[in-house]
Order: sequence, then structure tokens, then C-alpha cells
Amino acid sequence: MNALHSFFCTLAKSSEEPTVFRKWIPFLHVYERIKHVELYHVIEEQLFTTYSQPIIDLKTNNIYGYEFLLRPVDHGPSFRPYELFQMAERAGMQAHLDARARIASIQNSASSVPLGVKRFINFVPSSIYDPNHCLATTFKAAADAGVDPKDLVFEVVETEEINDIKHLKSIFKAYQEQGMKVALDDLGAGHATLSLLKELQPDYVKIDREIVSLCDEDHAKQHMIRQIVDIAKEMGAIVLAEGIERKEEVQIVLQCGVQLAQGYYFGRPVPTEKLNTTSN
Ligand SMILES: [Ca+2]
Ligand SMILES: [Ca+2]
Repeated sequence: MNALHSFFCTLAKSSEEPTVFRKWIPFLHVYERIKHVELYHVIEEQLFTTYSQPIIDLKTNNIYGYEFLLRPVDHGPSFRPYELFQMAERAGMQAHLDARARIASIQNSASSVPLGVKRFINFVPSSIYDPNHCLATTFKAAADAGVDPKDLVFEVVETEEINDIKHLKSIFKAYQEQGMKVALDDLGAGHATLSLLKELQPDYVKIDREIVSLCDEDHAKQHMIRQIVDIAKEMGAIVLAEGIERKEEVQIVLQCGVQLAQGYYFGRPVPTEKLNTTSN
């Protein structure tokens, strides 16, 4: 009985939650934590690490930055990042996971990425209910790790439906007030549209891979890329093309005026600690 009791106490605990609320975790959250106990342990014991994928400046061919991606640790339980985030949402642990993932990215970048090279880090807007309060640990982690705020770019995570623009603007503002930058991810995919781009005025725009893939064979895609570049230029935002896999795509996005590129053509995600930083 004692073992069972302690098991349930563990499942009902999340270190981001104030102690006073721990007894009042909704049943559905506890149910999800039991149903996916392995994923629960991944989040609670932080059995994840970060991989980094290079972002190239097409003008200089130098590494401009890296996007940080969540991955399982060696010899730990395997998981797909989106499944982990979906489970975390259903289990009431999304804010906890999102904050830990941001902090891990910042800390891992500190030892492996040189000063001046940008760190693109994903975030889930709905997990940040009060920007200044929820991001305090992120800002502290950056200061403690000695990461220059200017080198941090926070991008709205790709699967998130953006239905509260006012809220998202307040998150962008909180980051920018710290001297950090913000990016609109997956532009051109389901949720991220040109009108949203105009509304949000991010520092960076990431064009979704769906538009970039085979853009050399599709005039409608090229038109869309040029449109995005024109709008971004007006607001002073830097444009990045995601999902580049072929030389032909590099040539087209360059012709369209895109400055940054990311994709397997330039490099796959690798464990952050294994980055070859000497090339910078
Ligand atoms: Ca992203
Ligand atoms: Ca993306």
C-alpha cells in the first residue's frame, strides 16, 4: 500500500507546480502520467538532450546559428519529440517540459557554440501563461550560462496553432525586452500565414519546408518565397528557408533574396556537444 501511495505521489508531482496544488492534480492528468509512465519519467527525470542543426548564411557560407532540437539521451527511453509534447500537454506538464527544454538548450549551447553564433530555440506559446513569470527561469539560465541575449532566437514551435495573437505578442515583447530575438516558424504551413507575419513583426521568418521543397520546379512556390522576402524586408526581418535538400533549391532561394538556409543539404542535427565549432 505504501509503495502504491508513493507511486501516485510521484505521478502527481511536477516541480513547476507550487506545493499547495500538488494534491489537486486533475484525475485526467494523473491518468495520462500512469498510462505513459515512461514518458512521464523522461520529463520528470530529464532523460532528454539536445541536438543542433546548422543554419547557414548564404552570402558568406558560414554557420550563422543552430536550431536546437529535443532528443532522447543515449541508453534512455526512446521517444518522438512531438509525442512527448503531446503527452505533456494531456498530463498537465507542458509548461514544465517546455521550460526545461529551453533551459537545456541554453546550457548546452553555452559550452558548444561560440559567442556570436545564434541559438534558435523552440517554444510553445500556450505553455507560457504569464511571459515575465514563466520566462524568468529562461532569462536566469541565459545569464548564469553566460550566453549573450543577442545570440538567442526563440521560435514559435511548429505544430502550435496560433489562436491568441495578443498573448503571443506579449511573449515576443518579453523576449525582446531582454535583448533576445524572436522567429515565426513554419511560415506558409497550416497555421502560420502572411497576415500573421505582418501582425507579429518577428526578427526572423522561417519559410516552411513544404514551400522550399522542389521550389525550383514550382513557380507558385517561388512567387510565395518572393512575397515573404518582400514583406520581411519592409519590416526589417531576416528570412530563413527550411528543409533545403538540393543545390537547385539553394539557387532559387538565393535568387529570391533569402539570407539564411537550413536543411539536410547543409547538415543534419547532431548532438550539441559534438558540434565542430572550430570551423567558426
Ligand atoms: Ca522550429
Ligand atoms: Ca520549422
